[in-house]
Amino acid sequence: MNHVLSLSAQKVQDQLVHLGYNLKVIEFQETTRTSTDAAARIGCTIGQIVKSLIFKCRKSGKPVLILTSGANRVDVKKIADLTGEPIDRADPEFVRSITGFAIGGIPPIGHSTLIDTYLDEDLLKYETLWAAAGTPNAVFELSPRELHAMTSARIIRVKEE
Ligand code: 5CA
Repeated sequence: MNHVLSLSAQKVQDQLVHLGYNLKVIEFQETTRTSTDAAARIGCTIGQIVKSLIFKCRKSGKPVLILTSGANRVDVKKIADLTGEPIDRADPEFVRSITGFAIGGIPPIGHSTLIDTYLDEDLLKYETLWAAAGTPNAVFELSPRELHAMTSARIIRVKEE
C-alpha cells in the first residue's frame, strides 16, 4: 500500500474531504481494476464492490452513471424506462471526457461534469461497500447511506433477473 496517492486518487480523496466525509482512499500496488480484482484485494464479497458504469443515451447523447453491485449485471431496458430512450455502454474516450477518469477507476463522485446517477437498491443491504477512487488500484470504503448522500442518486432496481 502506498502512502502517497497518485494524482487521480488524490483528486478523489480531496473531493471526499471537500464534501465533509472522513473516508480514506487506499491505493494498492496490485490491481483493483475489476470487481473480482477489487474484492480479492480487499477481502470483501464481490457484492460489496460498487461498479461505477457510464452509459450514453442513444438519442440525446446524455451520459448516465449507474452505481451497481459487483454481483449484478445492469438490465439496460430498465434504465431506458427511466431515461425515456435506449442507453448503450459508453466508450472509454467518452467516459474519460465526462468523468475525468479512466475505466477501471471511475469513482462515484468527483467527476468533471454533473452526471444523472442511479443507485442499485441491492447495494443498500450491505453494511459497508467499496468504490473505485480514481485509478485502477485505488478504492475507498463507505456505507450505502454515505454513497446515496454523496451522489444524490435515485435508488432503482437495475439488475438483470
Ligand atoms: N475498480 C473496479 C472496482 S471498484 C471498477 O472500477 N469496476 S467497474 O466495474 O466500475 O469498472 C470496470 C468496468 O468497466 C467493467 O465491469 C466493464 O464493464 C467496464 N469496461 C471495461 N472496459 C470497457 C470498455 N472498453 N468500454 C466500456 N466499458 C468498459
